[in-house]
Amino acid sequence: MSTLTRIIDTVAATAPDIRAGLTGRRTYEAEENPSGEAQLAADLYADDLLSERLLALDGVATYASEERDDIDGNPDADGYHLACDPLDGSSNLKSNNTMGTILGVYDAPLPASGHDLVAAAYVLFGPITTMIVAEGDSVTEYVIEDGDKRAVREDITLPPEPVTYGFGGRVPEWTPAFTEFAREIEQELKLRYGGAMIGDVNQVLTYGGIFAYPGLQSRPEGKLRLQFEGNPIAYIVEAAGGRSSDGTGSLLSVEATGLHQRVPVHVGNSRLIDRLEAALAD
Ligand code: AHM
Ligand code: MG
Repeated sequence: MSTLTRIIDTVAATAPDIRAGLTGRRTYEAEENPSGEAQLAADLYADDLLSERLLALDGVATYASEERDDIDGNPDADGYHLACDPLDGSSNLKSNNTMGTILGVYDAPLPASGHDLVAAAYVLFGPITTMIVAEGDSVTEYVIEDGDKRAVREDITLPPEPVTYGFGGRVPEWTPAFTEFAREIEQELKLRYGGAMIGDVNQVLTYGGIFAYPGLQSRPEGKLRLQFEGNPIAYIVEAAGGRSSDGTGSLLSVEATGLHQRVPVHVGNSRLIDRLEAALAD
């Protein structure tokens, strides 16, 4: 069995344990994560489970996550370098809404370019637990039951006629150019915004459309992190025939300057991302 398969299977096998551990872990911890955000007991629980199990695999050199300052493992060892958002959208736990787990598998020490990704995946904790895996050009959806994954949709591509959009950040914080673009999109598509990127991106992958967490006036770099969120999602959406952008070009081409660096994220049908880039360039 390939290392990549063992990594993906380990994440799938861990998903039910993460899910089972959520109930009693809805309280906030005293510490903040490296991005200065409040951490839930569930964030740390998921992070510990994933790091322990993934670092135990042969062929995994390092594990880094949104929830820890430093990289664990051996950056000089042969093997893959994993970047993880253990519970994306974890503030949704309080209101019992969708969350996810994101994984990027890089073939270079972190922080790395999106072009160093060899696979990316996310688990979606919705009414059922599903997992999207992209490897090369192929994107597959699995259902996870009892820790095993079963393919339910193969060779996923974005539906050509977009249906949904979801844009993060408060509207008064958007730039004038992004606001103008959003006003056009509102006339054309249906709003689906749930506060967890994974849930919103899965709408786009299922129905076609666009998700963005743009650069804000007070925070031009946006909210989402390149290594753990931007790159893996860009890899998946591009493998499904869509596009990603930081506002000017593919997220995969953004220079990696720090482990916890943030980046504006826009992903979706190519035509929509082309239009977004044209709007932001005006
Ligand atoms: P998290 O990884 O710390 O949970 O934060 C990332 C999440 C994304 O899933 C989502 O798109 C965004 O934050 C939502 O932010 P907001 O609550 O400001 O709309
Ligand atoms: Mg996140």
